[in-house]
Amino acid sequence: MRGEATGTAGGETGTAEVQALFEWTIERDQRIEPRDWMPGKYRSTMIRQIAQHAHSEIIGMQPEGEWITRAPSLRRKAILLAKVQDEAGHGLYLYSAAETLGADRTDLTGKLVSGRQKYSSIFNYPTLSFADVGVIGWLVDGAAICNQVPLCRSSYGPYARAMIRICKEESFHQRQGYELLMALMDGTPAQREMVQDAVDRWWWPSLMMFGPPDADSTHTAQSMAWKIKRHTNDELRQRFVDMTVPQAAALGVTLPDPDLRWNAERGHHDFGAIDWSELKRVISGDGPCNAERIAVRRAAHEDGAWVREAAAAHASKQARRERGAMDDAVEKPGREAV
Ligand code: FAQ
Repeated sequence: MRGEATGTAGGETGTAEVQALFEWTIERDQRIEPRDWMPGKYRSTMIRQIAQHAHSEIIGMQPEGEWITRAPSLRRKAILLAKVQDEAGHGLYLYSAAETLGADRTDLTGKLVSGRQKYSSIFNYPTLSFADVGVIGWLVDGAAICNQVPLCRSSYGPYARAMIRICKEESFHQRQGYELLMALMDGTPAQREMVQDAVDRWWWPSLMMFGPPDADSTHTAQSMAWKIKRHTNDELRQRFVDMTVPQAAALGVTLPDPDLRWNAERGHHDFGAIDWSELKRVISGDGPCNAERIAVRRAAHEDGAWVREAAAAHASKQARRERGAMDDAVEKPGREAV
């Protein structure tokens, strides 16, 4: 039954039957799969979110990647290399998930490098010291986990399944960041200062990762109704703050917010006002590193053209060879009969 309402059959709006099947699938907390009918708006919302997420992972390789050659020990270099490689892997799973919706990967990359598609605001900030690597693991991966664990129950099957594997790796990333920070906090006063400075610079941008406040969020209501998102931006931001405050205390760092305090009545931490004009600026391309991040991505894409051409030539040679082998296999029984 599910497979019958394939893809775009029924058009953008769909027949009453396929619409009902879509609604029923969402209501029963089951997954929408690539061959199922889905509203055009659901498809475009999924492509937008998955593509932005994929772009974030790929652009997100840059801030930490800059420290691979400057890691303070062989052990730290090996850890960082593995983490940045994991991020490339996450980007690739996500581009594949977007392709199941009919998106074209080359087109998505084109939209990223021409500024027609977004990536997370957080990756437009510079990494000024090696402590930033630890703080990205702790805060940025920590925020990513908070946001992405609920996405393992997202209504679109390939995205939800990609997210399960990604979250396992993200939680490992968060622990490595925290372990690095613990080592630095156990070090010299200069190392402790380096950690505090990194926390001061990354705290507010990490809170912005969750997106605009619910009142200004364009997509939340519809995405919640379709169970693409399971929590609002503000709910997840609050969860992140509550989770992070005791971790900061255990580490011995101060979060740079004088208004941050436990509110017994709410059962949550209150926190200070976020500078939403900064998020708007960074999203619209005017953050500290936007131009540099896109220039690096564009150059990597252009420099990789020969690899894509070679891979395509190899694939078509391989396909020709396989076709030839199949033709031989078809012809042979006839020849043997003669
Ligand atoms: N940055 O209506 P909403 C990671 C845009 S991966 C830039 O609330 P929505 C791993 C939004 O797209 C981090 N743009 O939107 C890692 C929309 O613009 P549009 C990425 C943002 O989709 C760690 C407009 O504002 N994670 O960190 C941001 O319902 C370490 C209105 O916003 C994901 O992508 C922002 N922060 O909620 C890698 C997770 N916030 O398209 C390396 C999946 C909002 O209308 C190192 N995505 N916008 O022009 C999501 O959960 C959601 O898409 C949200 C935004 C929550 C990000």
